[in-house]
Amino acid sequence: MSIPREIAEEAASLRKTISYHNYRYHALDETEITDGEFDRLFQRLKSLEADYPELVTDDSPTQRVGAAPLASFSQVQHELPMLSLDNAFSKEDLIDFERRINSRLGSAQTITFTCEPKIDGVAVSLMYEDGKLVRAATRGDGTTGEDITQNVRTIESVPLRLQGDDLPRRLEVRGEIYIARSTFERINQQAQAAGEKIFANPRNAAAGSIRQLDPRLTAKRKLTMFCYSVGLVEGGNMATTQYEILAQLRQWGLRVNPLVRTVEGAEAGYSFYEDILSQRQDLDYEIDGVVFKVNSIDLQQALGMLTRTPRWAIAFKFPAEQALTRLLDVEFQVGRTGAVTPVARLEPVRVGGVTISNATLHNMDEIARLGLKIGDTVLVQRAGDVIPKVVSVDHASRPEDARDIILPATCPACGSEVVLLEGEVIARCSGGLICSAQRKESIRHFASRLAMDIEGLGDKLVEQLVDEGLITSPADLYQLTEAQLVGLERMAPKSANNLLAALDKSKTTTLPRFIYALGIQEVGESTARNLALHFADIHALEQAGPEELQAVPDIGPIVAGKIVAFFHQEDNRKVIESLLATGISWPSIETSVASATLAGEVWVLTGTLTQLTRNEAKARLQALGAKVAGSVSKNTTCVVAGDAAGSKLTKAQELGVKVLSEEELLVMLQSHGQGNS
Ligand code: 5U1
Repeated sequence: MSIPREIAEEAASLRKTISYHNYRYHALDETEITDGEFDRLFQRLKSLEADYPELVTDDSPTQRVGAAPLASFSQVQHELPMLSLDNAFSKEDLIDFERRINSRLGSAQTITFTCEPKIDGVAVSLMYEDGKLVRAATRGDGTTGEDITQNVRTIESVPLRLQGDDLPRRLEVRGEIYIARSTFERINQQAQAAGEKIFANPRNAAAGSIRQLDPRLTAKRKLTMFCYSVGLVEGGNMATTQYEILAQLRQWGLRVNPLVRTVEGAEAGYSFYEDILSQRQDLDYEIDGVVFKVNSIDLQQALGMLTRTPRWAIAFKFPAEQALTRLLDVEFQVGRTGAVTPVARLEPVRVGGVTISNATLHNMDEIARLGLKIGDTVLVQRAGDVIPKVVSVDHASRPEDARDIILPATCPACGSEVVLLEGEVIARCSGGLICSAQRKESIRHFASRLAMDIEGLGDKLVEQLVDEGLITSPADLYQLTEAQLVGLERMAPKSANNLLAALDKSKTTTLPRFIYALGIQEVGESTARNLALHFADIHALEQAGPEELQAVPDIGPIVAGKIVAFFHQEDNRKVIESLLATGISWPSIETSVASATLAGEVWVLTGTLTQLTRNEAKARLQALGAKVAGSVSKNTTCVVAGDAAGSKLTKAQELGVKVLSEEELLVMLQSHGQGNS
């Protein structure tokens, strides 16, 4: 359909007008029309574009959201590295900075600095070509970032097209994306109401929002951006001072912080710093310092840079934000690996514009170090993106009824015994197989390749099975039915049957694998194998005391304590009995060791293996009875030489020790039933 000329002209004019008012609203904070008038212009453009889809351009203000969710972010190579900043923490550091500049320049001048609040957000790069936003990327490691173009397009303060007729052909703009404090509080209130995850601070919220694969979710978070410098500039001229460059960016439609000033020398710079520090609480965005940049671009170039930081800029960081409040209680949380962590419940207090009611206490040692009791007045601190913490206790104001903080004897999630071994800092729940907090992790581990090797039972499926209430322990896996599995989302009858077959197959296993699968803390594959060889029977292992356990190679008092605590837990023993009742079995250890073809042999692995990991190769050789050593000697039976094998291979050749390639190793393992299944 051909578009009437007046319609095309109206659409073009609307796009320009809307972009102009967008700029006034977001970049200048000075509106000329009401929200209602703006909406009417926007709706008119939308309706024209709906009637004539050929009118839609990708820099139209209506096209901010619309891209389909991505499967993953692609990587972007920055054409110029994105630098970080050196830090200053005192007035002396700032004065030193000016002194270093003069010494490098061989001058004794008062340096003009541009001073900018340092936004606590996420650094990004925007690439404009012929004025059009073509790509946005995260900083990443400074050299390679992630392509977040479709998410950045949803940010209304980022122009999709720059305005003006003096634009460079290619212009890279850098700045900080952030979430306003007011928006952050709203997002967290909504998340809390919906029972969703709460962000610890606005920076985390911004970082999480910009890395959403679905741009519609990013759009909901109402991110915004301040621009602070240019990277690549091609086919055009930039001003000759940092301050004027910022003015240029503002003129082209980009949002620049309104508090930016120039000062003459470090002393004046310090006054500016103090002034911004005093305004910090009143700003609707988080800042963590002030950035000082040599204003003259010529001087910047003369100063140059170190590996990752320019010599012409420094970030003067603010001290951490602190406040006094009262410790109301201490709760103990169990993590997915069983760690029992004390968390301080505080009388809510505003710290740096955010209300804090919880803080981490890390562990019982930290509580002892602080000399903390419930009821105490405490100093809490927020710094950067870390979880708030208790810094100190005001012992002088301790109330008479202050209470000691006591590590619970039993796990708050499952009631199993909580164990804090001598010499250890972290207390742990001993209910590995039955604790609801550890459930998903313990089942995932049970099914993993080096444990019961249940093919097709990945993390997602474990999550679904637990969330649907179909399993609460590894033993329940073997009671699953086809009907239950087919009832799950995205589970076809064929996949359900494959999983049931894999479960059935996993019942024929080895004792080392079974012990490893139990997920006893500190019991990895190698310890599991040593335990199996020593005890040869799961019930003998269950009954073993600490002394007997310490007779096993590589087991000291800590690991022995963990094993005893695990089997002491009656519920763990019940799960083991249920597992055995499903028919899980293994060849007896005497038989498997005696018949192992490599018993008595010493093998050495060297170089890079490409088809197996070192650990896998080692485990399979050990399963056949071989000892795997770290160095070559005349006692070595065989050396397996992977890619780029070095001195061990040379030594084997000198000693006349047999050498196998990785391929030959795989053939040998295969022929002894230890190949890839
Ligand atoms: N305001 C501001 N923040 N900030 C961060 N300016 C600024 N400059 C930076 C960084 C990392 O880097 C310069 C080297 C461009």
